Amino acid sequence: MINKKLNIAITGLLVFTLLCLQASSSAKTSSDLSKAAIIPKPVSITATGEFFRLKSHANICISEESKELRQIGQYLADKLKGSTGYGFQVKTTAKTEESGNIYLILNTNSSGPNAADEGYKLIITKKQIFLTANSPTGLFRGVQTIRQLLPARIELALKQPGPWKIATGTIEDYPAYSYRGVMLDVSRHFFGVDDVKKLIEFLACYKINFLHLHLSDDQGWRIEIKSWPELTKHGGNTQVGGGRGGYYTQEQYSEIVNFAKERYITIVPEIDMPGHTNAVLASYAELNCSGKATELYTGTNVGFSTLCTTQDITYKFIDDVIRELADITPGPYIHIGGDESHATKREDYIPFINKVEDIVISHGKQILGWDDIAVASLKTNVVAQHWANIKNANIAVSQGAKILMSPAKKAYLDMKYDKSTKLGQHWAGYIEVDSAYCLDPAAYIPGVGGKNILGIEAALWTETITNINEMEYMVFPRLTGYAEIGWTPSSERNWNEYKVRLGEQGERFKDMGINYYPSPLIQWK
Ligand code: TNX
Repeated sequence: MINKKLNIAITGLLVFTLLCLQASSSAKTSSDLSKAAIIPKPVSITATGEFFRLKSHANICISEESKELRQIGQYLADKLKGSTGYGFQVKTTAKTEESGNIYLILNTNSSGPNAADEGYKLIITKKQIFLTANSPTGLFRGVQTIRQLLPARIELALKQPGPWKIATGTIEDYPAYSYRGVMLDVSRHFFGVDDVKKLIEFLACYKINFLHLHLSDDQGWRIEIKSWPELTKHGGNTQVGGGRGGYYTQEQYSEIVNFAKERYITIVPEIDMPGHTNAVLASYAELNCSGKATELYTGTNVGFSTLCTTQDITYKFIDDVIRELADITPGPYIHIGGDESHATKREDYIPFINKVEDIVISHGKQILGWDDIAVASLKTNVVAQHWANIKNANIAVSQGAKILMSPAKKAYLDMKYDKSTKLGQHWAGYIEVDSAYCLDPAAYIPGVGGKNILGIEAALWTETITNINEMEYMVFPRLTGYAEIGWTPSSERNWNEYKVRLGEQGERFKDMGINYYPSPLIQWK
């Protein structure tokens, strides 16, 4: 009797568990396209209330034969292949009649706001999907929308049950800001090529277009410079806490740059100076005013190191570094740091920054620097990255500079979510997911409006972050909020509506294998 009861109970439990599992793995796709949980939220969605069904005979058709379009088509095919088990082929065809296909159409003559670089138009009918854009970049961004319109399990590597339905309608979309970035500090703790690629792959999904690598700091130098080999040989050996550190050879750096480029993400390399330079000063005695090399450093203090700004050799060194870096950096920017140079006298700091600006320009690159550089005279096209000092941001704007928004209180990914977060710091405060989302770059600094703002960048400093799992935990889910701030017009952003879409995104995070922070503010699916 007891056994029988136990049996019934166990069977009941099994059935219940199975039902739950089924319900969660086949969350119904709504036929109302406007209900789709896309992040960042598109500018406009018009729903027509039916379904397109992705079937095994579907092809991905590109409108003209080019290496770039084929690459985008193949990227989409690769994303859809594993989970559907379908053998998508990428075909070139100007015709768009055949049913069941996804058409990627490059139309350089299209007009309207979505014709802007990165803009796209997506038309989903019962029979076909048409993605049209003015540029390959726009097509790639639109591909991310298609990905997110499919059920979350599309992200899994192994074959999953269908159906693969997408609601019909039209999406017109383009970004609010042209710079939507993330910064990764690879100096305090080193992250290898594979970790950086994994991050890039996640960023691409949310239409992020810049990855800033903080390549040098007191604790380690991370990029091979052939004319100054001790930088990596000696200065690359350490990291916070005394671990082995590491560095990228120029070849590995190029591998990262190309991997990012195929995902329409630009790498911004930073060489922080004149402060944050102990790894340099430990590697080359002649770059110290004292002529003596310092010891390598594995602590977390800031503001104690400075290059010797009054010697010619310092500028020869910087010229060599920037030349080699510019040669392997196709993107427009070189970031010169400039923050927290407390060990540099102000009368030395200003001429130093002015000279470094000239060096960067002489190698054909545009200058990005932390907002501290605003006290120098800023050349044309300089971008000041705002992190703490509102006065500096205003001085930068008064000199004609654009502002990249990374206010520490809102956009520092190393800030703890709340008191209970084990990783991270809290000198700028706790940043829960809602606080991160509720940043409006154009309204944040009195006197600095939308037209002065280039975009937004969320920064992950890694004093306390030692591996990719920890990186993912601090980046997600705040990242999707920053991606939306950068892409979606502020009039379309609303926390109460966003948090529902973020809850649905949780399933996608899981299926993509992302170790995210399950914020209690969100009802995770
Ligand atoms: C401030 S923000 C720094 C970094 C630290 C970070 C830690 C900025 C330009 N400098 O050197 O890593 O705080 O949160």
